[in-house]
Amino acid sequence: MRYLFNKINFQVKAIVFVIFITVAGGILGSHLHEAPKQAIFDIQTAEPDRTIVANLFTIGYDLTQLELVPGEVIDLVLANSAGTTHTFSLSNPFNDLYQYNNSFGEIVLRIIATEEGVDNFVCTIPGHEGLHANFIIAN
Ligand SMILES: [Cu+2]
Repeated sequence: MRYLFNKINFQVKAIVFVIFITVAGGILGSHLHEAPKQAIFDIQTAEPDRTIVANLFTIGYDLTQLELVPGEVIDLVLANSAGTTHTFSLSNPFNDLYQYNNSFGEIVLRIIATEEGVDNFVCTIPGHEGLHANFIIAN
């Protein structure tokens, strides 16, 4: 019985200790490490610099005419996409894509490309591999 009590007592002490470290660490941590001053960039609420309408559903459409400046935020409206389901993703993980539907139900791809070169987006739904487009990022 005494052994059991000691065991429980030890567990309580251990839990109190962990809570103490967590709280103390949180308080000290927030004082020792200055939070970054610049706001974290949020692609979902970003204002696009340009809005471009493109019809990806016509065969042979090429977006190589589309040139993005590094850091520019563009909204690419996919014409005739209302009512269709697609999930687009970029090949370059350093560039960022946020997909949403505008008030007309059209798919809009908000892209912010930071890496110079060529990137492309493709629909990741099986069987939709044909729905892709390349674009250029250049200064
Ligand atoms: Cu698709």
